[in-house]
Amino acid sequence: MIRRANEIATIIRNSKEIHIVTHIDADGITAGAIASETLRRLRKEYSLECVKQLDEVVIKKLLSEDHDLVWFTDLGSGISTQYPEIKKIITDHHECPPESDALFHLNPHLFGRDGSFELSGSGATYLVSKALNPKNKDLSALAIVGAVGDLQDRKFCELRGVNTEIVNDGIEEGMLKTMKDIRYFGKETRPLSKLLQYASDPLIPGISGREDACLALLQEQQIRLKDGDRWRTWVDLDKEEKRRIISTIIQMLLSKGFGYQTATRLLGETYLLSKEEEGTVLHDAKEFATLLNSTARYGQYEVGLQVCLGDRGKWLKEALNLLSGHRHNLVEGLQFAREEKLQKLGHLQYFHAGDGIRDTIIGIVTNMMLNAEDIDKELPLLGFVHTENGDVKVSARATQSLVDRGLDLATAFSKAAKELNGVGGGHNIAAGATIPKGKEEEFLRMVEREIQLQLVY
Ligand SMILES: [Mn+2]
Repeated sequence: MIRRANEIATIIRNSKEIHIVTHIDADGITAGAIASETLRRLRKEYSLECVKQLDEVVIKKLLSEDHDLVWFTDLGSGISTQYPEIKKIITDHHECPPESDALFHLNPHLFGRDGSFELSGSGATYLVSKALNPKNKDLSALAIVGAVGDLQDRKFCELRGVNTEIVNDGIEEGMLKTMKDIRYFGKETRPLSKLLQYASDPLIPGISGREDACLALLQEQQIRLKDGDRWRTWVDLDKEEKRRIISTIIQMLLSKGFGYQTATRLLGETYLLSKEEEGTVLHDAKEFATLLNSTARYGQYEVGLQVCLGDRGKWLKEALNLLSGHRHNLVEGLQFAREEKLQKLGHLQYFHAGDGIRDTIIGIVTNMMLNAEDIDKELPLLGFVHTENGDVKVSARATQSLVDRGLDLATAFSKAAKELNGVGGGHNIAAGATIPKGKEEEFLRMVEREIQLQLVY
């Protein structure tokens, strides 16, 4: 992979003007930020755009613009063998066939690595940046925000594979710190009771989703909820307080028969950005990633990009505004999805949100749904929504144990979408597709057949 990164670096050096095309999630934004900062430092002429997916409209526009070089980050592997008239380089991590191997294409899957947890789109982009100049190692922290944003630490409760090398670069450069801690979201900014209320991996039986039960637990453990007027967060607790809460949750899990494996998922590696202040949304990579998701997914990628590039003034303020809107939309979206009746088939379950949820957050909502206490974890969950263009977007999420049994959602989605003149792909554990409206039933039938073939019973 290092050699491939060097080859791509040479293509960049030999190009005058470069147009970056990236994806609208946290991994895409950080990838775009790494690419543009790298080109700025090289004094290249460059521009950037952020897209939901590489559809015909995007490609047509690129063909008409006639760039010296197009740099696809966190997407592009799906079209690597097409459009030879576009001079391109690709740093992506979505599943791709071996025949897409080419000198301009860096993707962990081409090197026997799994792009769902060993390297992200921003990580692949970082490898090229580092090949161009070792001084770019200071961009490693952004690559880790991208990896965590893509949930690459979920499988082992820590980052693995090539990601580990990027973490080490970050530690060496004084950009990153790691520590073993509770894995729940919002350790720096959420009031303690909210941290427990929204706890999802692992769920806390009888506590997750119930505010009064969370408050009762904290009271029982004699944890002060406030410092003066301010709600205390997880990072405000001292060691002893943290220990009390952790051991209480572990006891609860074990006594409800959840088993040792589930209980150990309570703890994992936390990735902290050393240059950011504790208690802000930028300090913990997980919270930083959510901030970025709340910009690009609402068409405001410039906001997230500027925050990645270092703005802590007006752009950060705008990002925080968007974050509160995003939180609100997720709560509403989840509520909406829960009210839609979940349909169960033999090998999958699904809901159709129609116009009720934005297509850009359907993946996040589907993931939150699958994590809910009362959802069957033995079946992959699919969520359908209508898009602005009159198509249907479908997102799927599954558990690691299904993947371990052979499930590959990316393959199922790409095959079925192709049959219906749509596009689909992603990772074994999480995938997405866009298909024509009215083709949902057919899509479900094909995906179900494919899943049936994949799973070893
Ligand atoms: Mn990605």
